[in-house]
Amino acid sequence: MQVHFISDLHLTVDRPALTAVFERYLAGPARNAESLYILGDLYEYWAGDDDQDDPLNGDLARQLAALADGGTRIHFMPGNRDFLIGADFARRARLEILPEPSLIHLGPQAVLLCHGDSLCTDDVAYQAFRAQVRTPAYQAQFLSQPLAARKHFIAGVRQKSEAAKAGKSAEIMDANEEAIAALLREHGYPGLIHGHTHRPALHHLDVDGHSCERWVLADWREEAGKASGEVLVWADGSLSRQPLA
Ligand code: LP5
Ligand code: MN
Repeated sequence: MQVHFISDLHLTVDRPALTAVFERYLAGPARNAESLYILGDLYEYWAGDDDQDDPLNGDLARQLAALADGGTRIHFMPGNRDFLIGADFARRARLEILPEPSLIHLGPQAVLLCHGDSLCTDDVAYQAFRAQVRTPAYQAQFLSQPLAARKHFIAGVRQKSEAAKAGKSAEIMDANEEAIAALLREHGYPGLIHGHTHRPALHHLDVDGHSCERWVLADWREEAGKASGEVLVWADGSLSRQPLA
């Protein structure tokens, strides 16, 4: 029995080789998983489930649904770029949208899952932005606008975000150790799996005298036409990273 974890694929029509890596994964290794957890930023951005201009909306929903039909349970946790994925996409892709954070069990071990952006508490400007766009009222107002207006708005946010990031240090954009400790304390000292920071690592933490493992998932990337991804696999009682190409 395997359980798979992926995040930060940032899929877009502009990176077809990366989409192909994901499609090969869905048709291949993912079929060995009883459960697949997608921990956010599957897409580069998501303007709404009605964005049928985006071929990745329909194509990937069908391929995810085919995986689900084969017996793999698919869970999706929203990232900071695709938190507008909603019930319609979930129905078409046959996946379940998970609340953040979510506690699961891998054998006897409790493990907490989150995207990771909520842990970056030193990034005060981002947390203020996040608090605003994650309110149901804001999202309902946003989704009531025409698709073209939403895409225009998102393009502006992406530009502002890139400009803002250029002025932030790497430390500010990393997960805050106190925020991690507080989260693990609140949930009874489980393990932690998250993405977002694009700093894949295994951290061995001591939180109030409890040993906790924190796995940071790798982002998928396409550089000089070469695309690669990574899946964290739980099998035979332990976690390991498997490269995908
Ligand atoms: O994604 P990444 O890793 O590049 O950067 C993130 C933070 N940036 C974001 C923005 C997204 O990348 C782009 C938008 C995605 C589309 C979502 C749809 C939303 C539409 C609204 C729906 C209701 O998440 C970045 C972090 C970085 O992670 C590291 O953790 O630093 O945060 C920023 O750069 C934010 C800026 O500091 C402040 C906000 C600038 C945008 C202001 C827009 C004005 C509109 C106001 C609306 C509330
Ligand atoms: Mn992210």
